[in-house]
Amino acid sequence: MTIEHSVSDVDADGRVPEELVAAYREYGFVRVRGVLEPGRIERFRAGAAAFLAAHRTESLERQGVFSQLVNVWQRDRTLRELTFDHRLGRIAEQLAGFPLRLWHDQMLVKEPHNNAATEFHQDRPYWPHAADRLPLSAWIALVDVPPERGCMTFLPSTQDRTGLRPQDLHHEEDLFETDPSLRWIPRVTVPLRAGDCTFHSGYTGHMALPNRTDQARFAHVVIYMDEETRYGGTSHVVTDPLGLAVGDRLDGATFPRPWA
Ligand code: AKG
Repeated sequence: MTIEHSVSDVDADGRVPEELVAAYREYGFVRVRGVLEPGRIERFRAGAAAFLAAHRTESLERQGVFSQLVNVWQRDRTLRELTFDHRLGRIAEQLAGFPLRLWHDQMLVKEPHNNAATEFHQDRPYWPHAADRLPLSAWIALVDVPPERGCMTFLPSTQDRTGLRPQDLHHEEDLFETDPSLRWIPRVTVPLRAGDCTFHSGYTGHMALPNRTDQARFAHVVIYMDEETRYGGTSHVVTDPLGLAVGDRLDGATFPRPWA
């Protein structure tokens, strides 16, 4: 068990094998084991737990699915170290195949026995982006996340389904009502050991199972966008305070690329 836990797909130069890149391009998601070295996992988990304890009431999600705290990198030095992790950013660029910026990060904590799924949805329809190539998220497990603690399930090869309206992650049927052809696609559930992560594209359909265990599910999500992304004009909690005009580049210190 101990040996299995220390498996890493990342080589000494911080790169993943080409077959994982090929899998990401084909299926729109991929698991990368051991992105965090064992010694750092507990520090990040403890940092996330402390941040959650101090900020739980600021969660954007209030229907019991998860505690959602956005842009924690701007407020917490330990979690900034995780969001700015150079290995993660470079793997994201290797998978994407083009330069990326940080769009935002978020802490997503499923409290013990939350008993609520994050229902199927795509991410990119929520975002005020324009002129961009395929964005992607790194979903990092800070604790072991078996299915019963709320790991992710993906709809493979759905990253080409652009143009759908935003879907409601509280309603089980919403994505399938939006695009009925997705309903019978085989679903892939990906349990993670602490320190592993999945990368998924902004259009890949996905959900996360409920947490039915006594332990909180700590996930830290780093969301990357095309370096060239422009502001598309719709409302979003990250861009609303910035006074942007449609067509402005999303760049500068708010959307950094510290791994470059
Ligand atoms: C995402 O990272 O895009 C998710 O939808 C995560 C959902 C979850 O962790 O419950």
